[in-house]
Amino acid sequence: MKFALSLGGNIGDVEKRFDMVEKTLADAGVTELRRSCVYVTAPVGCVPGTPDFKNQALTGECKNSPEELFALLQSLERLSGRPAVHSSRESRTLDCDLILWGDEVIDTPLLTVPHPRARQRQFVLEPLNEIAPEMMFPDGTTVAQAWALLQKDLA
Ligand code: PH2
Ligand code: MG
Ligand code: MG
Repeated sequence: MKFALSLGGNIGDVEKRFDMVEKTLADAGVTELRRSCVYVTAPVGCVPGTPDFKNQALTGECKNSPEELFALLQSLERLSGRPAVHSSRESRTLDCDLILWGDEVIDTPLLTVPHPRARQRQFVLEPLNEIAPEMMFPDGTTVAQAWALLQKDLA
């Protein structure tokens, strides 16, 4: 299945960790890997004074289950030094969010795909639109359309 990730972080050498994510996914058998540019973005929903984030979108083709991919992403977050329990308002070494798994809906206690806040977040849609404007949300909206709608809301 084709999937899309949003990578983020704002502590230490974030871009080195993004490279590590791509390499680990390639070693795990993920093919057709693509990454957007790195975007420097203002923190959203964090405490005042939080440093800027770096964000990047990554797409690939995965033969394993979304749960297996998710488990690998979680292990990479831990390896980067991120604590297991973590508020979404805190700075982080590495965040790997599964945004899209094809155009499927996944709703289990472990995993919610599409990522519930993806369509409200410039730091997710702008990088993803750069590499996969044609990918679709389950309701048939493309990434390009979702990004155009968000830009209208932000204007
Ligand atoms: N991630 C968050 C909260 N706020 N802001 C930006 N700019 N980039 C992020 O990746 C980000 C955020 C929680 O995961
Ligand atoms: Mg996140
Ligand atoms: Mg996350």
